[in-house]
Amino acid sequence: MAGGNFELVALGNPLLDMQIRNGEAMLEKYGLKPNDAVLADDKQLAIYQDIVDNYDVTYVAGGAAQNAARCAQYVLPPNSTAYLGCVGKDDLAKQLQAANDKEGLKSIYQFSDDAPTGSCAVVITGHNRSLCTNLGAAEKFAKSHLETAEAQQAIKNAKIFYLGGFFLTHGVESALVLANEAKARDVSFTMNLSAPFIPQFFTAQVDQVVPFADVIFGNETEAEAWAQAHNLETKDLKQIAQAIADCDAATIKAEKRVVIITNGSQPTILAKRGESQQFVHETPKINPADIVDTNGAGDAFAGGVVGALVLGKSIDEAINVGHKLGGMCIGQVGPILKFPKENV
Ligand code: 26A
Repeated sequence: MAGGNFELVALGNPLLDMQIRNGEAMLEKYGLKPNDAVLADDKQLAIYQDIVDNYDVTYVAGGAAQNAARCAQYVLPPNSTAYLGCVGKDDLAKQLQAANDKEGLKSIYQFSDDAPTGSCAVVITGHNRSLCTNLGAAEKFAKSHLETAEAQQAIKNAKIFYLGGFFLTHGVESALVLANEAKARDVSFTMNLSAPFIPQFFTAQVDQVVPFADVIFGNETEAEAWAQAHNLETKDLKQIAQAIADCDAATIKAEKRVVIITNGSQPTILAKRGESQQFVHETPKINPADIVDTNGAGDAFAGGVVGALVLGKSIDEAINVGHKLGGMCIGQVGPILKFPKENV
Protein backbone atom coordinates (compact mmCIF):
# COMPACT_ATOMS: atom_id res chain seq x y z
CA MET A 1 0.00 0.00 0.00
CA ALA A 2 1.30 3.45 -0.76
CA GLY A 3 -1.65 5.85 -0.61
CA GLY A 4 -3.21 8.08 -3.26
CA ASN A 5 -6.10 5.79 -4.09
CA PHE A 6 -8.59 6.46 -1.27
CA GLU A 7 -7.25 3.55 0.72
CA LEU A 8 -8.71 4.89 3.98
CA VAL A 9 -12.44 5.33 4.61
CA ALA A 10 -13.60 6.74 7.96
CA LEU A 11 -17.09 6.87 9.43
CA GLY A 12 -18.20 9.15 12.23
CA ASN A 13 -20.11 12.16 13.52
CA PRO A 14 -19.11 15.41 11.76
CA LEU A 15 -19.17 18.17 14.39
CA LEU A 16 -18.16 21.77 14.57
CA ASP A 17 -16.20 22.44 17.76
CA MET A 18 -17.01 25.57 19.75
CA GLN A 19 -13.98 25.93 21.93
CA ILE A 20 -13.45 28.16 24.96
CA ARG A 21 -10.58 28.58 27.39
CA ASN A 22 -10.66 29.04 31.16
CA GLY A 23 -14.10 27.45 31.25
CA GLU A 24 -14.11 26.38 34.94
CA ALA A 25 -17.43 28.14 35.53
CA MET A 26 -19.05 26.26 32.64
CA LEU A 27 -17.90 22.90 34.03
CA GLU A 28 -19.48 23.79 37.33
CA LYS A 29 -22.68 25.20 35.83
CA TYR A 30 -23.32 22.27 33.49
CA GLY A 31 -22.01 19.47 35.69
CA LEU A 32 -19.21 18.52 33.31
CA LYS A 33 -16.01 16.68 34.29
CA PRO A 34 -12.75 18.43 33.34
CA ASN A 35 -11.65 15.65 30.99
CA ASP A 36 -14.57 13.78 29.50
CA ALA A 37 -16.88 13.51 26.50
CA VAL A 38 -20.66 13.37 26.85
CA LEU A 39 -23.85 13.79 24.88
CA ALA A 40 -25.61 16.94 26.08
CA ASP A 41 -28.66 16.24 28.22
CA ASP A 42 -31.65 18.63 28.20
CA LYS A 43 -30.09 21.00 30.75
CA GLN A 44 -26.70 21.00 29.06
CA LEU A 45 -28.20 22.05 25.72
CA ALA A 46 -28.09 25.65 26.97
CA ILE A 47 -24.29 25.61 27.01
CA TYR A 48 -23.91 26.50 23.31
CA GLN A 49 -25.73 29.83 23.54
CA ASP A 50 -24.20 30.47 26.95
CA ILE A 51 -20.63 30.28 25.67
CA VAL A 52 -21.46 32.37 22.60
CA ASP A 53 -22.87 35.06 24.91
CA ASN A 54 -20.15 34.99 27.52
CA TYR A 55 -16.90 33.71 26.04
CA ASP A 56 -14.59 34.24 23.15
CA VAL A 57 -15.52 31.15 21.11
CA THR A 58 -13.12 29.62 18.59
CA TYR A 59 -14.88 27.62 15.89
CA VAL A 60 -12.89 24.74 14.52
CA ALA A 61 -13.65 21.56 12.59
CA GLY A 62 -14.16 18.62 14.94
CA GLY A 63 -15.84 15.24 15.13
CA ALA A 64 -13.46 12.61 16.42
CA ALA A 65 -13.26 10.35 13.33
CA GLN A 66 -13.20 13.33 11.00
CA ASN A 67 -10.22 14.70 12.95
CA ALA A 68 -8.46 11.35 12.72
CA ALA A 69 -9.13 11.15 8.97
CA ARG A 70 -7.78 14.68 8.40
CA CYS A 71 -4.67 13.77 10.38
CA ALA A 72 -4.18 10.51 8.47
CA GLN A 73 -4.38 12.47 5.23
CA TYR A 74 -1.64 14.75 6.60
CA VAL A 75 0.91 11.94 6.26
CA LEU A 76 -0.46 10.56 2.99
CA PRO A 77 -0.25 11.52 -0.67
CA PRO A 78 -3.27 13.44 -2.03
CA ASN A 79 -6.53 11.51 -2.49
CA SER A 80 -5.89 8.86 0.13
CA THR A 81 -8.76 9.40 2.58
CA ALA A 82 -12.53 9.72 2.46
CA TYR A 83 -14.95 10.43 5.28
CA LEU A 84 -18.60 9.49 5.70
CA GLY A 85 -21.00 11.30 8.02
CA CYS A 86 -24.20 13.33 8.10
CA VAL A 87 -24.42 17.14 8.31
CA GLY A 88 -27.14 19.77 7.96
CA LYS A 89 -27.73 22.08 5.03
CA ASP A 90 -26.08 25.03 6.75
CA ASP A 91 -22.97 27.18 7.11
CA LEU A 92 -21.50 24.93 9.76
CA ALA A 93 -21.37 22.11 7.22
CA LYS A 94 -19.65 24.42 4.77
CA GLN A 95 -16.99 25.18 7.38
CA LEU A 96 -16.40 21.48 7.98
CA GLN A 97 -16.21 20.75 4.28
CA ALA A 98 -13.72 23.61 3.81
CA ALA A 99 -11.50 22.26 6.61
CA ASN A 100 -11.55 18.80 5.01
CA ASP A 101 -10.85 20.27 1.57
CA LYS A 102 -7.89 22.16 2.96
CA GLU A 103 -6.36 18.93 4.27
CA GLY A 104 -7.29 16.93 1.18
CA LEU A 105 -9.85 14.79 2.99
CA LYS A 106 -12.74 13.87 0.71
CA SER A 107 -16.08 14.51 2.43
CA ILE A 108 -18.83 12.12 1.40
CA TYR A 109 -21.55 13.76 3.43
CA GLN A 110 -25.18 12.89 3.70
CA PHE A 111 -27.23 16.09 4.09
CA SER A 112 -30.14 16.10 6.51
CA ASP A 113 -33.14 18.18 5.44
CA ASP A 114 -34.25 19.18 8.90
CA ALA A 115 -31.44 18.77 11.45
CA PRO A 116 -28.57 21.25 11.90
CA THR A 117 -24.93 20.19 11.73
CA GLY A 118 -23.83 18.81 15.08
CA SER A 119 -21.76 20.88 17.47
CA CYS A 120 -19.46 20.18 20.35
CA ALA A 121 -18.78 22.58 23.20
CA VAL A 122 -15.11 22.15 24.06
CA VAL A 123 -14.35 23.53 27.49
CA ILE A 124 -10.63 23.89 28.09
CA THR A 125 -9.30 24.15 31.64
CA GLY A 126 -5.54 23.86 31.92
CA HIS A 127 -4.47 20.72 30.06
CA ASN A 128 -7.92 19.16 30.26
CA ARG A 129 -10.72 19.31 27.75
CA SER A 130 -14.38 18.60 28.35
CA LEU A 131 -16.52 17.77 25.30
CA CYS A 132 -20.28 18.26 25.37
CA THR A 133 -21.96 17.29 22.12
CA ASN A 134 -25.27 17.94 20.43
CA LEU A 135 -25.25 15.45 17.58
CA GLY A 136 -27.90 17.13 15.45
CA ALA A 137 -27.69 15.88 11.88
CA ALA A 138 -24.84 13.48 12.76
CA GLU A 139 -27.27 11.02 14.30
CA LYS A 140 -29.51 11.12 11.24
CA PHE A 141 -26.92 9.16 9.28
CA ALA A 142 -28.83 6.53 7.36
CA LYS A 143 -27.47 3.17 6.29
CA SER A 144 -28.85 3.95 2.82
CA HIS A 145 -26.16 6.64 2.42
CA LEU A 146 -23.63 3.81 2.20
CA GLU A 147 -25.41 2.64 -0.93
CA THR A 148 -24.99 5.90 -2.85
CA ALA A 149 -22.65 5.69 -5.82
CA GLU A 150 -20.02 7.94 -4.23
CA ALA A 151 -19.96 6.02 -0.97
CA GLN A 152 -19.93 2.67 -2.74
CA GLN A 153 -16.95 3.67 -4.79
CA ALA A 154 -15.02 4.58 -1.65
CA ILE A 155 -16.14 1.55 0.31
CA LYS A 156 -15.35 -0.96 -2.44
CA ASN A 157 -11.84 0.52 -2.83
CA ALA A 158 -10.92 0.85 0.83
CA LYS A 159 -7.99 -1.03 2.26
CA ILE A 160 -8.52 0.30 5.78
CA PHE A 161 -11.73 1.37 7.49
CA TYR A 162 -11.73 3.58 10.58
CA LEU A 163 -14.77 3.74 12.83
CA GLY A 164 -15.21 6.42 15.46
CA GLY A 165 -16.61 4.57 18.47
CA PHE A 166 -18.82 7.59 19.15
CA PHE A 167 -20.83 6.62 16.08
CA LEU A 168 -22.07 3.56 17.96
CA THR A 169 -24.55 5.61 20.00
CA HIS A 170 -26.82 5.54 16.94
CA GLY A 171 -25.12 3.91 13.97
CA VAL A 172 -24.17 0.32 14.74
CA GLU A 173 -25.98 -0.98 11.65
CA SER A 174 -23.95 1.22 9.32
CA ALA A 175 -20.77 0.37 11.21
CA LEU A 176 -21.51 -3.31 10.68
CA VAL A 177 -21.88 -2.77 6.94
CA LEU A 178 -18.29 -1.53 6.82
CA ALA A 179 -17.11 -4.23 9.23
CA ASN A 180 -18.64 -6.95 7.07
CA GLU A 181 -17.19 -5.39 3.93
CA ALA A 182 -13.75 -5.51 5.57
CA LYS A 183 -14.33 -9.12 6.50
CA ALA A 184 -15.56 -10.13 3.04
CA ARG A 185 -12.57 -8.57 1.30
CA ASP A 186 -10.09 -9.38 4.06
CA VAL A 187 -9.04 -5.77 4.54
CA SER A 188 -8.41 -3.89 7.76
CA PHE A 189 -11.13 -2.61 10.10
CA THR A 190 -9.91 -0.22 12.77
CA MET A 191 -11.85 1.53 15.51
CA ASN A 192 -11.53 3.86 18.44
CA LEU A 193 -13.31 3.38 21.77
CA SER A 194 -13.67 7.21 21.76
CA ALA A 195 -14.91 7.90 25.30
CA PRO A 196 -15.59 5.98 28.53
CA PHE A 197 -19.36 6.21 28.04
CA ILE A 198 -19.14 4.22 24.81
CA PRO A 199 -17.85 0.93 26.29
CA GLN A 200 -19.78 1.71 29.50
CA PHE A 201 -23.28 2.39 28.13
CA PHE A 202 -23.07 1.09 24.57
CA THR A 203 -21.38 -2.17 25.50
CA ALA A 204 -23.63 -4.28 23.28
CA GLN A 205 -22.85 -2.15 20.23
CA VAL A 206 -19.11 -2.16 20.97
CA ASP A 207 -19.23 -5.93 21.36
CA GLN A 208 -20.89 -6.25 17.96
CA VAL A 209 -18.12 -4.46 16.07
CA VAL A 210 -15.00 -5.33 18.08
CA PRO A 211 -14.91 -8.89 16.68
CA PHE A 212 -14.22 -7.43 13.24
CA ALA A 213 -11.47 -5.07 14.33
CA ASP A 214 -7.78 -5.70 13.78
CA VAL A 215 -6.66 -2.38 15.27
CA ILE A 216 -8.40 -0.92 18.34
CA PHE A 217 -7.50 2.45 19.87
CA GLY A 218 -8.38 3.78 23.28
CA ASN A 219 -7.02 5.83 26.12
CA GLU A 220 -6.62 4.91 29.78
CA THR A 221 -10.12 5.94 30.89
CA GLU A 222 -11.77 4.15 27.95
CA ALA A 223 -9.76 1.00 28.63
CA GLU A 224 -10.87 1.06 32.26
CA ALA A 225 -14.49 1.53 31.22
CA TRP A 226 -14.19 -1.42 28.81
CA ALA A 227 -12.74 -3.54 31.63
CA GLN A 228 -15.54 -2.64 34.03
CA ALA A 229 -18.21 -3.32 31.43
CA HIS A 230 -16.68 -6.75 30.85
CA ASN A 231 -16.28 -7.57 34.55
CA LEU A 232 -12.53 -7.61 34.37
CA GLU A 233 -11.28 -7.04 37.86
CA THR A 234 -8.16 -5.13 37.03
CA LYS A 235 -7.11 -1.57 36.44
CA ASP A 236 -3.81 -2.67 34.95
CA LEU A 237 -3.73 -1.15 31.48
CA LYS A 238 -1.49 -3.83 30.03
CA GLN A 239 -3.84 -6.57 31.17
CA ILE A 240 -6.86 -4.71 29.85
CA ALA A 241 -5.21 -4.06 26.49
CA GLN A 242 -4.40 -7.78 26.26
CA ALA A 243 -7.97 -8.74 27.13
CA ILE A 244 -9.32 -6.49 24.36
CA ALA A 245 -6.80 -7.97 21.93
CA ASP A 246 -7.79 -11.49 22.89
CA CYS A 247 -11.57 -11.13 22.88
CA ASP A 248 -13.76 -12.52 20.08
CA ALA A 249 -12.57 -12.31 16.51
CA ALA A 250 -14.83 -12.75 13.50
CA THR A 251 -12.20 -12.30 10.85
CA ILE A 252 -8.84 -13.70 9.96
CA LYS A 253 -7.41 -10.18 10.13
CA ALA A 254 -8.69 -9.80 13.66
CA GLU A 255 -6.64 -12.83 14.61
CA LYS A 256 -3.71 -10.46 14.19
CA ARG A 257 -5.45 -7.81 16.25
CA VAL A 258 -3.44 -5.11 17.98
CA VAL A 259 -4.73 -2.86 20.72
CA ILE A 260 -3.14 0.51 21.33
CA ILE A 261 -3.88 2.29 24.59
CA THR A 262 -2.59 5.83 25.05
CA ASN A 263 -2.15 7.26 28.52
CA GLY A 264 -1.57 10.98 28.29
CA SER A 265 2.12 11.72 28.69
CA GLN A 266 2.72 8.19 30.04
CA PRO A 267 3.95 5.49 27.65
CA THR A 268 1.55 4.07 25.08
CA ILE A 269 0.74 0.37 25.47
CA LEU A 270 0.61 -2.06 22.59
CA ALA A 271 -0.94 -5.50 23.01
CA LYS A 272 -1.04 -8.16 20.30
CA ARG A 273 -3.57 -10.94 20.14
CA GLY A 274 -2.37 -14.22 21.57
CA GLU A 275 0.82 -12.86 23.08
CA SER A 276 1.77 -12.98 26.73
CA GLN A 277 3.89 -9.87 26.71
CA GLN A 278 2.75 -6.29 26.09
CA PHE A 279 4.92 -3.56 24.66
CA VAL A 280 5.39 0.04 25.71
CA HIS A 281 6.27 3.02 23.55
CA GLU A 282 7.54 6.10 25.34
CA THR A 283 5.64 9.25 24.38
CA PRO A 284 7.96 12.06 23.33
CA LYS A 285 8.32 14.68 26.07
CA ILE A 286 6.43 17.90 25.44
CA ASN A 287 7.43 21.05 27.21
CA PRO A 288 4.35 22.13 29.24
CA ALA A 289 4.87 25.68 27.93
CA ASP A 290 4.26 24.35 24.39
CA ILE A 291 0.87 22.87 25.24
CA VAL A 292 -1.96 24.95 23.78
CA ASP A 293 -4.81 22.50 24.36
CA THR A 294 -5.35 18.76 24.26
CA ASN A 295 -8.53 18.80 22.13
CA GLY A 296 -8.14 16.17 19.39
CA ALA A 297 -4.77 14.81 20.53
CA GLY A 298 -6.09 11.24 20.70
CA ASP A 299 -7.65 11.57 17.25
CA ALA A 300 -4.42 12.94 15.80
CA PHE A 301 -2.55 10.01 17.33
CA ALA A 302 -4.97 7.46 15.86
CA GLY A 303 -4.99 9.25 12.49
CA GLY A 304 -1.20 9.23 12.38
CA VAL A 305 -1.07 5.52 13.15
CA VAL A 306 -3.68 4.63 10.54
CA GLY A 307 -2.06 6.89 7.93
CA ALA A 308 1.28 5.23 8.55
CA LEU A 309 -0.34 1.80 8.21
CA VAL A 310 -1.70 2.88 4.82
CA LEU A 311 1.90 3.66 3.88
CA GLY A 312 2.83 0.11 4.81
CA LYS A 313 4.79 0.99 7.94
CA SER A 314 5.13 -1.46 10.82
CA ILE A 315 2.93 -1.01 13.87
CA ASP A 316 5.92 0.26 15.87
CA GLU A 317 6.78 2.86 13.26
CA ALA A 318 3.11 3.78 12.99
CA ILE A 319 2.92 4.45 16.73
CA ASN A 320 5.88 6.83 16.39
CA VAL A 321 4.04 8.74 13.67
CA GLY A 322 0.95 8.82 15.89
CA HIS A 323 2.96 10.28 18.75
CA LYS A 324 4.37 13.00 16.50
CA LEU A 325 0.92 14.03 15.28
CA GLY A 326 -0.59 13.87 18.77
CA GLY A 327 2.19 16.16 19.98
CA MET A 328 1.71 18.50 17.05
CA CYS A 329 -2.03 18.75 17.69
CA ILE A 330 -1.42 19.66 21.33
CA GLY A 331 0.60 22.65 20.17
CA GLN A 332 -2.31 24.01 18.08
CA VAL A 333 -5.70 25.45 18.96
CA GLY A 334 -8.19 22.60 18.60
CA PRO A 335 -7.93 19.35 16.66
CA ILE A 336 -5.71 20.62 13.85
CA LEU A 337 -2.14 20.17 12.66
CA LYS A 338 0.57 22.58 11.56
CA PHE A 339 0.63 24.29 8.21
CA PRO A 340 2.77 24.51 6.19
CA LYS A 341 3.14 20.77 6.66
CA GLU A 342 5.99 19.34 8.66
CA ASN A 343 7.67 16.11 7.78
CA VAL A 344 6.73 13.36 10.18
C1 26A B 1 -21.21 11.24 20.24
N1 26A B 1 -20.21 12.18 20.67
C2 26A B 1 -20.29 12.62 22.03
C3 26A B 1 -19.20 12.59 19.80
C4 26A B 1 -18.21 13.51 20.15
C5 26A B 1 -17.18 13.78 19.22
N2 26A B 1 -17.13 13.20 18.02
C6 26A B 1 -18.11 12.34 17.73
N3 26A B 1 -19.13 12.04 18.58
N4 26A B 1 -17.97 14.28 21.25
C7 26A B 1 -16.85 14.98 21.00
N5 26A B 1 -16.38 14.69 19.78
C8 26A B 1 -15.19 15.23 19.11
O1 26A B 1 -14.06 14.73 19.72
C9 26A B 1 -12.99 15.55 19.30
C10 26A B 1 -11.84 15.44 20.25
O2 26A B 1 -11.38 14.15 20.33
C11 26A B 1 -15.07 16.72 19.19
O3 26A B 1 -15.74 17.32 18.10
C12 26A B 1 -13.56 16.96 19.16
O4 26A B 1 -13.13 17.52 17.96
